[in-house]
Amino acid sequence: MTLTLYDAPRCPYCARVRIVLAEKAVEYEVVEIDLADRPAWIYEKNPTGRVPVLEEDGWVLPESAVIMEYLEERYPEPPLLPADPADRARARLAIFRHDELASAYYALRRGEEGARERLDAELARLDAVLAGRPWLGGREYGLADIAYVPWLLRTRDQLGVSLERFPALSDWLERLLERPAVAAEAAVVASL
Ligand SMILES: N[C@@H](CCC(=O)N[C@@H](CS)C(=O)NCC(=O)O)C(=O)O
Repeated sequence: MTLTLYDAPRCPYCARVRIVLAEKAVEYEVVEIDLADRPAWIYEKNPTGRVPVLEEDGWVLPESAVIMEYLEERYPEPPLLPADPADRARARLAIFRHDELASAYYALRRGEEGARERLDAELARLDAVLAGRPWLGGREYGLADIAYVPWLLRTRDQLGVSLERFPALSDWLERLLERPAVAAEAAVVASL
């Protein structure tokens, strides 16, 4: 069985998949896609032309949130979703709502008016969630945290947004950075 990730270092959606693969110690091959000059054949793997795409012996799967869940089922150890159905639902809800952060993040990247305020409001929302529980999915580290951390790293290290005003969020990020899989992604961001 050969597992291939069509990947781009700067892509935070790809980072989600890289982190899950690292946490589960899964070996895979990387095909790096130049996002500024994408090969035409990537559309055969994903009609949107986007990365990440996971390929397993000719079977292809796009969409980072779906890939994360696939990897969780395909490689159950160590688990990255809680055992309890209600806790699993909460983790999935956090992942489902990620677009609210992403939309504010990309608005700031594009320099849109009012984007900084929008992003600050999203950071404050996450800070409030993390003041009430240690991880975004609940009591344990897992897919919800992995779904968000690539954007938080880029917010801090590329957009230069200090997270100090969000103490629970800052503490969460520090705890995440103790994990080699996440620290490796901080190194990727530093290299971009
Ligand atoms: N919903 C997709 C989004 C993936 C995505 O937007 N990837 C970006 C790179 S970070 C991309 O391939 N962009 C190329 C394009 O939009 O044409 C996912 O979660 O995998």
